[in-house]
Amino acid sequence: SVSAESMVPSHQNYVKTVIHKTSTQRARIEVSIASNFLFKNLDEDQHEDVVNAMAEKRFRSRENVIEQGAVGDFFYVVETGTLDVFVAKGGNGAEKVFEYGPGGSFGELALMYNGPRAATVTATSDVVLWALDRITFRRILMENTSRKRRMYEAFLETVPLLVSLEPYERHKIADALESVYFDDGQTVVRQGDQGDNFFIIESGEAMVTKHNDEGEEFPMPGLGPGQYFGELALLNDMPRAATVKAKGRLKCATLGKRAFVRLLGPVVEIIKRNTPAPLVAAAVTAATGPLGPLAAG
Ligand code: 1OR
Repeated sequence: SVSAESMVPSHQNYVKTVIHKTSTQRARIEVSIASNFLFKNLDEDQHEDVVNAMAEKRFRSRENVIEQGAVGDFFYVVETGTLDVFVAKGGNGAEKVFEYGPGGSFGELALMYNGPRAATVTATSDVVLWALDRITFRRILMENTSRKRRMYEAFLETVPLLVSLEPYERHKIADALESVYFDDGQTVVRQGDQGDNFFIIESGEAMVTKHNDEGEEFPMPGLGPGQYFGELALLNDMPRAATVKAKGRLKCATLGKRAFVRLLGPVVEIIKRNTPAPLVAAAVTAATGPLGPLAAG
């Protein structure tokens, strides 16, 4: 279809980009951005402005969507297909550092920092992308994105688990994190439940307990800022191995299961190496306690 682009004056000092779309295209955009954290927390008007401004772009397998060093023009969301990210390392060619599939997004760095493209992004299949122009990106998405990255950056640097990551990898984690608050005594995860989230304590303390089959509860070592929990259920697809409750007001940064697997892939080995991690340690303590062996997990 022909896309007619128009500039609609707004009440503020900018013109809104509106690229005409069919209802099918709109629906496809909604699906593409549904699981993308950068589009969460937009109000209705912002959401509408973003969808209006997006342009459909198609690339063939092996075509470059972005070339390292180029000037930034668009931010992209993947509807279908896959892409690889390469970073040139001196004279020694380029190294693949990341890959994207449906729902992924890239090209924000050059737009946020007014710098050259930090990497080359190449289609590894035919791809359908939704491109958002630099002005709309900066006006609507950048504020959210940089606030979150700033907010979590200093904190994530102090999390021992994440120190080995590249700064950009921590940025991606910051994009995906959401703060959740718990009141004194409130349950964050319950032993035996199915686990869907991973938690890092931002502030406050958590109490950890484990119960046996008879329902007797045993206290485990508590957790404080920078410590994490809830990873075992996500790593092993097992029920929660312990109960974690807020001790006083508790603030956690949380990551859903899919984001956990995608973003913490590089640290899963560390998590496993850290075993006994807090909850495994708790289980081990229980196993060596007065009760004798308890099922760890
Ligand atoms: P951009 O506007 O610079 C290239 O254009 C895009 O590739 C960039 O935004 C990011 O959206 C995306 N380092 C830099 N850019 C990356 C990286 C990356 N991964 C994806 N992009 N990595 C660090 C390599 C030392 C990989 C981290 C997993």
